[in-house]
Amino acid sequence: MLRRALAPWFARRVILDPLQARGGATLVVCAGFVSLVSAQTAQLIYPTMDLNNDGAVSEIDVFAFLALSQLGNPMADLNFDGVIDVHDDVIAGASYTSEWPVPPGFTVHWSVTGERDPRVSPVDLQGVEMARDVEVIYQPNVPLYPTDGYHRMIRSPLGTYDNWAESYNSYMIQYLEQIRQEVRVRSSLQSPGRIGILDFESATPDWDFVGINQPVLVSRWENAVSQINEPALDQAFMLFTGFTPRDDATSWGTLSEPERQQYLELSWNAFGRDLFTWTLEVAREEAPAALWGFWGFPLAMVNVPVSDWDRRLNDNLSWLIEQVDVLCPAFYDSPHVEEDDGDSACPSADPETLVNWCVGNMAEALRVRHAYNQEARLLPYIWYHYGPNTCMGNDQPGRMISDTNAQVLLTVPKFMGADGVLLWGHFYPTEPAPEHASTDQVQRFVDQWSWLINSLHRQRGQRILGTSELP
Ligand SMILES: [Ca+2]
Ligand SMILES: [Ca+2]
Repeated sequence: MLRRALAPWFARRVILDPLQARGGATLVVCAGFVSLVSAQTAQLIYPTMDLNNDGAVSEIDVFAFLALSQLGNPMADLNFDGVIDVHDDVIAGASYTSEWPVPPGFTVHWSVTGERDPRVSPVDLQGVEMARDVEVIYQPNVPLYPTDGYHRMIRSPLGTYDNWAESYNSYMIQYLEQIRQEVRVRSSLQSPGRIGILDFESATPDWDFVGINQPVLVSRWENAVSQINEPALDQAFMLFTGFTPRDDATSWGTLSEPERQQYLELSWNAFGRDLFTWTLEVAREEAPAALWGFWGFPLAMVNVPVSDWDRRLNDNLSWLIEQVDVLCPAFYDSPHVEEDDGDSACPSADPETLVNWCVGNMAEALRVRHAYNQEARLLPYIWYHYGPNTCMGNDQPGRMISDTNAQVLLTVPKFMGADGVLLWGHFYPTEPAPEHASTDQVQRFVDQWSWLINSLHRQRGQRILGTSELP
């Protein structure tokens, strides 16, 4: 049970007494409630106020909220700040009549990871409505994946680029065979509806993104492309990449700097597109009944609302979004909220910032799905511990996400229209790093949040969240 602030208790009594006197005068009570709270506030509209899970905040939700808040039920803590008080009343009132794209169903998936992975066995998910139906193929599972750059795909064994086309063909044959074998050994992917995730986090097939995040790959590519186009521009390479030089250009050295940049971008993206498209095609050949996606696509952004500048990165990848069955942006870098302010080493955000981040990135994911692939399932990745960019460090071993982060990351995606979430995390001691979680910690996380996970795992419009028994 949550601590309850005193002031709103009296406010609620004022609301509830007329309710009891008037019996079914629903709308009158709602109007009174809304005017009461709207006098105090700005527009704080939260998806969490859709308590009966039907996509609209109606009087049913208002009554549910009043009842839940009187009980001190955590579902009435609409803004996840650990206390049910007037701020939640304000949000409840402001959210009245708002509408949310709640999906027909919602599933939480254990993605830590497949049946053959020893990490799955120690954690008991019995009684938790979490599907173990995900297989992840990681970069290290496919040693030929060009983690260090696409130059590797077109380089001869001697380290030259003279026969780049021959080198590329040879590379792709061997690389795709590794993909094929990795899919084959994951036999569960033969069952319809299983989820196959290709987790290739290096060498993203977009020049803009790589330029921002992996500049060393940019310089390697420039070295390769310049060699291929000296002493003369390579006609076959230009044809493959779609680059058209100006009439009097004869070699890399005769191209202007903007022309070189255009050539580098076009060529990187052409090889990236070919690589990822073939990867998906071969994976589908081997496991046609599975649902396939690439980890982290579409991209989640650091800043919200997502800017046009950042949106272009996802638009650049529209060709990839169009091909997958599952969209799984990674919500790992969400702001983190410390309930007790106990650790000054970690900058702590307030719950509103965290909710806004989640809402903003869900809005971007929905935009991408609407624009490029309306059939795709939207399953953001969340994790149970903080990552390197959200204050994980050797001085904080096994630092699990806060209660606020857990509630927001599990809840907000659903009410913003996700079809589910994928839960992932590092494990200690299988991956022996001090900051990784132990089996006991992960078990405690699952046990602590099973009531919330089970309440999410429902069909749209079913009973009010949070009225079931709580721990
Ligand atoms: Ca509702
Ligand atoms: Ca609250």
